[in-house]
Amino acid sequence: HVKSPNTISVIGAPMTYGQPFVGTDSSPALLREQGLLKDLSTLGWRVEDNPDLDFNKICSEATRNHPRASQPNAKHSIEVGAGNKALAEIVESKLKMGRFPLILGGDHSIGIGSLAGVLRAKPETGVIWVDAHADLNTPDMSESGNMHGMPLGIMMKELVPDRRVIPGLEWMEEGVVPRLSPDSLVYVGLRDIDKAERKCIRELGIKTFTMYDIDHLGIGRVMDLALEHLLSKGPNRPIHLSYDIDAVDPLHAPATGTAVRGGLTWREAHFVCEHVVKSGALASAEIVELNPTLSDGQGASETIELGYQLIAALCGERIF
Ligand code: Z70
Ligand code: MN
Ligand code: MN
Ligand code: MN
Repeated sequence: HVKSPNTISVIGAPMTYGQPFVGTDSSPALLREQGLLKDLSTLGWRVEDNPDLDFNKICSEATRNHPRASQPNAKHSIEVGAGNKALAEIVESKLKMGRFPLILGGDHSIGIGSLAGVLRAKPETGVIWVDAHADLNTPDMSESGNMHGMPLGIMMKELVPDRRVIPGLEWMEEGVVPRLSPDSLVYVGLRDIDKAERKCIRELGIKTFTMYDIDHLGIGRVMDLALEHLLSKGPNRPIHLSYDIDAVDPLHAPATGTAVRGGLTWREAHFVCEHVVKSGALASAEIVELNPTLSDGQGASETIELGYQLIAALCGERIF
């Protein structure tokens, strides 16, 4: 008999308010222009596309109507908060319909909404965070005030005990929007960690594979250990993969806001996706921080091309 394909739900989240540059908002459209929807159906998915979240409208309305103002230690938190509230709602509803949400950023502050939605639908989810950065800051800790450096900090009770004190995050009420437990997170690819983040990673005991560990153990062993850490607590546990393109070496991904040398090779970057898929546990994913305006034309198209190939890999494309 013919098995009907699983449904992937493509969600464009063109957020820019979590960091200082415009341009990250163009990548959902650019990825679709490359033929993403058609290729996903070739890979065996039933494809559902959604209109990009209209952050211009959502975020400007929120700012106009909000009784408080964003603060310099959490820049544009009202816009970031309102946009992520909308993202959380669609991610939660698609998961509850049995679909695989594929979230196209946007900057990494969309991790707030993705995780809120994922954890509301499936609270037992484990998270693999592929990034040059730890994104574990809080408004009190951050040296930049940029909220793309804070999504994990905001999701952890240990770091932000009451999220509603941050203007725009009033919807993140305790008990209504779940928390991410530090032992439900694994980092892969880190190489640019702030001093305060380092202290928190240690104190919270977060499983961390930096570029040093990848050099030492190889990406194969690192991904085995990463999956083992999450799946030993429940073999049927869903996994959310959050992929910041700046995890990849700037040689292949120059078009991003904070390029850091010494990143994943082309093959290591792909292997991460291929191996998580192979576990059978991948339930949702996002790719973020592609910014075609921050490089020359060739760098921009190479970065989009890489992002595209990584999405294909995490949607099941294999070498053999
Ligand atoms: C720094 C901060 C960051 C991405 C930069 C950088 C965070 N830790 N994240 N680029 N994607 O500002 O919090
Ligand atoms: Mn990031
Ligand atoms: Mn990053
Ligand atoms: Mn050794």
